[in-house]
Amino acid sequence: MSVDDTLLETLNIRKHPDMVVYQENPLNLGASPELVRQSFITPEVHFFVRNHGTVPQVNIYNYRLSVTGMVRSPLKLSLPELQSEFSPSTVIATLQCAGHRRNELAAIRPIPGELPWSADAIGNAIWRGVPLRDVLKVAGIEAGAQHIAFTGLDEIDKDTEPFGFGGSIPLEKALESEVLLAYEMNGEPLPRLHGFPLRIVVPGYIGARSVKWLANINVQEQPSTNYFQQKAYRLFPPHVQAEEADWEQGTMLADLPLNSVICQPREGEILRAGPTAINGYAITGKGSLVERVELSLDEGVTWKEASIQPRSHSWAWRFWKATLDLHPGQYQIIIRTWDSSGHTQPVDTKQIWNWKGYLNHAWHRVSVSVH
Ligand SMILES: Nc1nc2c(c(=O)[nH]1)N[C@H]1C(S)=C(S)[C@@H](COP(=O)(O)O)O[C@H]1N2
Ligand SMILES: [Mo]
Repeated sequence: MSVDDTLLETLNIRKHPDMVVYQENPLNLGASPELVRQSFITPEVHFFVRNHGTVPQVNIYNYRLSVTGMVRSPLKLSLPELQSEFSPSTVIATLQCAGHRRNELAAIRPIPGELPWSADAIGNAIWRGVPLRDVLKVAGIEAGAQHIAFTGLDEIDKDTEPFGFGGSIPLEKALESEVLLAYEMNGEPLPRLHGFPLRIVVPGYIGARSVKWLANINVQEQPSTNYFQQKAYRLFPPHVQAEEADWEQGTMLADLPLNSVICQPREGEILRAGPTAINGYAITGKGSLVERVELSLDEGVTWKEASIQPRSHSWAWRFWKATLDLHPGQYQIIIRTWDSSGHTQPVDTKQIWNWKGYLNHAWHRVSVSVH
């Protein structure tokens, strides 16, 4: 299903007609790998949308961000106050959902109740705003505080009282300069679907921590008690099945793993023999750098190095490309990447299958036939 014009008009949003609609309510949109790979900075119209609840329409005149909890001076800030009282900062960062590439995990064993994202829940934008640490400094963090929790203005329906989406990050990460209270995306005010008027952007972390329509920042001793920190977005080992899962046993997700994806050609594509252009992207969390990208046509026995776009921004993906000389036949093209600490990706999705379908970063494979 592609984007229906009336749906977009109702919401008054701009998205490319080729976006994949995973769900209309809540609204969830993915961009095909070709759209994703079109430009280093993903235009708003190609940027994926991941919502767990409503898309609030925030009245900017009434809007206030509150900073509460273990602080010496709680704050209440309007957007103009935030913009005039703090110095702005810009970060180019790739946002990726923890459910990116879930479809490959679901092909091994079904993952009911979760959206079957392909390699399309990702985008890279220029975020402008105020470093979170500058606001926390003014509020004054009290001794013993360990986590910074965020809550949004949307309404989530989980058969309980509606609540706002939320999550938290450790204080240590919150004090890093890249974590922004963003009010601009790609040089424009934050679009409604991406969190207008303010969202947190946590580069290198799963997208879920970048809370949209941000209403409250709470400084606290423990991680957020929000459903999306305590239950969802926990990682379990492959042997744990949905029926027997004890939420407490899962690991709360934070950093994104090293990952790489082939955008062109597409799965099942029929190609003409000869020099064939292959391209895609590679990312890593933790601010460690994508060092090398390699392609294999023989199940990983031999590898050919791809050329990577010059390194420019620590928190952004790196585009890569290669040319393979393909003779007629059937091929499975495999991609893998290495980071600057010598880590690489797991070989097989089976090794990392988990019942919620998070963080698939196994070798990405694309099968093509060449005539
Ligand atoms: N308030 C709120 N913030 C949210 C979400 C949400 O549903 N509500 N979804 C999160 C998830 S799971 C992801 S992956 C990113 C997606 O950001 P985007 O929709 O701007 O691409 O936003 C995060 N922030
Ligand atoms: Mo997500």
